[in-house]
Amino acid sequence: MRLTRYFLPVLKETPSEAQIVSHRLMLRAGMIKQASAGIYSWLPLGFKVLRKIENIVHDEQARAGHIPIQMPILQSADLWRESGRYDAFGEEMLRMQDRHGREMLYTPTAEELVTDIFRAHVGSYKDLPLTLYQIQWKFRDEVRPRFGVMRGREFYMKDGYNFDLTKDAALHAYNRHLVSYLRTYERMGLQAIPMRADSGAMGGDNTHEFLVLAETGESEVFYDAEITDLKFGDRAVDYDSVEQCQAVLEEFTSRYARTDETHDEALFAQVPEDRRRRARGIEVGQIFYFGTKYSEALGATVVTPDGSRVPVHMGSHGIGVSRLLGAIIEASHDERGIIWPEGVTPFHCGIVNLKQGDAAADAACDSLYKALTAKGLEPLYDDRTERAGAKFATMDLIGLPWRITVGPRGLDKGVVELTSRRTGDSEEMSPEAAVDRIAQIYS
Ligand code: 5CA
Repeated sequence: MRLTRYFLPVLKETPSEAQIVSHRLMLRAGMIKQASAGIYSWLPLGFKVLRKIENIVHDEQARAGHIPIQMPILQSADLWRESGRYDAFGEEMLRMQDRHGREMLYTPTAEELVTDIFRAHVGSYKDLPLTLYQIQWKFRDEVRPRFGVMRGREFYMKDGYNFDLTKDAALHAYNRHLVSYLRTYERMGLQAIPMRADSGAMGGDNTHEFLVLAETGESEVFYDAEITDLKFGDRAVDYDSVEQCQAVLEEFTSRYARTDETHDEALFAQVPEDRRRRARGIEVGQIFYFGTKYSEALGATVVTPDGSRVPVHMGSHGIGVSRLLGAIIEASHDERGIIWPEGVTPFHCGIVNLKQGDAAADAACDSLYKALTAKGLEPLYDDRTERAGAKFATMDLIGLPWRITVGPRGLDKGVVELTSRRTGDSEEMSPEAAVDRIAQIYS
């Protein structure tokens, strides 16, 4: 993409309404525009990152054997009356009437709707296990929407639902989700720590939240510092293997790590003092096992091998897809702007032309652009007639991990400069070598 043909409405001023750095940077980098309280339009740069995050989520869900569907945003109140949550959800649920006076609502989550799909189409243990998921807009009428996409009213969520014959099978689904979430967040360059939590409006007693440590996080957390040394890395876990998923669960959840809702001072005191940490975190996901709560209420049953009928065991599993943009920026920025992890960066690298209009510099940039594109990479070429300082400031603000700087002086020596956004380190090399290096980084 050439910057002169793109739509990147960066702001010079720091918006005064934004209290935390990720919100400020998303506004300044022209990623989002507030439409009304807690509701945002996604501008091209923000939308691109949202899509990258969404794709990683889809990819890892597929790897775990989960099946994508899409359910409607507007739902009838009837199902929610059946489950008893129509009243229980309270003022967070946005309610409305259609022209016939029928009560509707904007989905805050979808346990009821997916259970209705299940009961209509599945009747036998032979069709289990089954996990259906979607990535869809949700609405919760938060009392205090704040921090931009972090606590929105409208937000984008992956919500998945497992259906299993027995409690043990459903607990395997729970563990499988935990493993797949570890992989998912690491691919986005994040460390998200599973912590014992409270189940709130979803119900059930088995639940973990995934937290990204950050001073601006809304949750207070307590944990054993050893946990931050754990990396999932590129281990090959067989998602069908009960033992393998169980082993990962135990490794990642045996140390003390809890949100304030479930914090237990006496237990925490057993962690060696020098490893006890009290911090803040951003909740980027949550997994639940809630048994037969919804299947009993809505009559979602299957025939067992011995011919009897039982309600299925269920759980639900969420990832805050739009919140993740804020979480990633909180975890990865400096005073000049965002620093995207390679896994989610909107463009793979920037090309800065120091002397737009200089025939040699323009030709070198064009050929770099073509070579990168031919390798399946997406560069953002700053082809504006701006001074170098302004171009660098824009690149630093929008946070592309790599920048190739092209100028007449370097070209005389046959070199361009490759700079890492994270370390600031620069290296001179031929344009061909720069292309190869970037291709290798993303391979
Ligand atoms: N039905 C379950 C799992 S599918 C559920 O709704 N879980 S949840 O309430 O924990 O939401 C899942 C994730 O969505 C949260 O972990 C959080 O990352 C994100 N989320 C929740 N509320 C908001 C909000 N107001 N703004 C942005 N993201 C949110």
